[in-house]
Amino acid sequence: MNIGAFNYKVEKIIGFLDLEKHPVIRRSYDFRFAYISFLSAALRMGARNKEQVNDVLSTYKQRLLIKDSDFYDLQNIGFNGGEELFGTILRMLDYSSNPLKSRKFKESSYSKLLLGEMLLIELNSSNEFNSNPIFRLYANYFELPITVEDEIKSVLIKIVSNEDVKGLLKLKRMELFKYFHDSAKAYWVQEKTNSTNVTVVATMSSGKSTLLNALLGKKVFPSENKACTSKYLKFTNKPKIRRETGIAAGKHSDTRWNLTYEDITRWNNDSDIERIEMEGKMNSFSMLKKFNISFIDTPGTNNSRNRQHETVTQEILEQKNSDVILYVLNATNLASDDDKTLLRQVVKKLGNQRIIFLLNKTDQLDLDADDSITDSLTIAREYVMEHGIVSPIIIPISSYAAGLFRCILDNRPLTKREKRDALTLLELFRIPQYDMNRYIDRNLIKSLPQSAINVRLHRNIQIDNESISSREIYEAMKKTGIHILERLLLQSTKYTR
Ligand SMILES: Nc1nc2c(ncn2[C@@H]2O[C@H](COP(=O)(O)OP(=O)(O)OP(=O)(O)O)[C@@H](O)[C@H]2O)c(=O)[nH]1
Ligand SMILES: [Mg+2]
Repeated sequence: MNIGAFNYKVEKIIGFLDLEKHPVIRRSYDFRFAYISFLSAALRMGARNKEQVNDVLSTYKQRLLIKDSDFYDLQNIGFNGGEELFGTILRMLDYSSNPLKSRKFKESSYSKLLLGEMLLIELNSSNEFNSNPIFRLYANYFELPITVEDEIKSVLIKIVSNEDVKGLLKLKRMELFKYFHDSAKAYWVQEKTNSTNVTVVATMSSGKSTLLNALLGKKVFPSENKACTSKYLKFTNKPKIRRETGIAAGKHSDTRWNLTYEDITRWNNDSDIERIEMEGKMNSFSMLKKFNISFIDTPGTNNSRNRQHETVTQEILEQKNSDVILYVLNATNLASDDDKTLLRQVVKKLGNQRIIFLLNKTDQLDLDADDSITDSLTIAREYVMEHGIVSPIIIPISSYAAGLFRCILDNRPLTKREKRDALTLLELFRIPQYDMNRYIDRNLIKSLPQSAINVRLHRNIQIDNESISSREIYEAMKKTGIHILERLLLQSTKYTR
């Protein structure tokens, strides 16, 4: 695994580009359409793969309010090389038959901004611009001499390298580049604050990914009822980011401007990808949403069909660079032999990292029958203490319920099955024994920072045919254990705000 060789600075800055503030948004439809048309030509002749091109273009389409039919026509231009593509676009825009139209575009500073934008998209990790035939065609057509192109290139390199360009941006011809500059600044400010790293480890199917999704308040990490997470996945909360972006690295690499869960699952299933890094925002209900905090998901260590999974997790533990390790114990399968093996390895490599144990899947314990959370906690405590952890913190939790309740509160869509489960779990958390707070040491709770989140309560939420008050869902969520875990993590994020 040689991840250090990848430098995705530009891709990361692009996540901060605030397209809502794109200068061309203020201009007429013709102008905006011309803008996206030339950009699409550059993208289609550039270094990105087809999915990446569609991803970037649809982002612009949405922000520049381009009509579906026009966008469709644009995407379906057939061509044989850059010249043909560029010519077709000029005809499509009427520029060939109506020089007045093209002159307007040329005389505005937008023709320069667009050249900059096209160049930025081709700026690679060694601060060089990939060659693209559209640059020349475009610059010739709009009579932008090579000196202008060079000036733009040097401004772009300075901006992405966080050098001071304030003086340059005062020049009239460079004014519009303030838009890139402000986005890049936002990126650099966040990049410079230390991030808190939270890594989750456990044996297979204990609920690591479900737990992280519950903390984020949305589905990011692939989770399934079978061996699922297959590599290193990291999600960093960037409070000022504009869009969720993603980078996959390995034998081949890929990037997204607008990352979707489908992209992530595809990357997770792709054996040529070794590492996935995502940047985005946590759910608005999260107490941690204002912090630069990274969550790292790891594969279950005991997959007998793929020993590589264990290696990945071992490598991550070896680095010892987590602030917090979340160790998930499966309440329905406590202290298994596989778990013992993992716990021994984790303890050995713990160093200064804080460890928090989660007793997960407590909703699956049948508290009416013989099961009891108190007993499970006692067993878990003895088990981890036997492995050398002095006064462990163990939080009973139902990650699945927590994640569902949070998604509902945030109006995120659920599948039919999830809706059904949510209703059953809401019912379950009405029973006092399922309130996880009852099992957590009072003094620990008292010592934790409080939530500063104002939740808009008092609204009715429809789940299937039932109407439930948001307050009830919020209260149920607090009983799942996630709330205490968040407060524990809040305690560990002291320097990252
Ligand atoms: N009832 C219940 N099910 C849970 C809970 N947490 C996870 N699950 C389920 O357990 C299964 C495995 O969850 P994952 O989150 O994929 O587990 P994982 O530890 O990430 O698994 P690997 O990535 O394969 O190691 C999924 O079907 C989850 O829905 C929980 O608290 N309660
Ligand atoms: Mg997983």
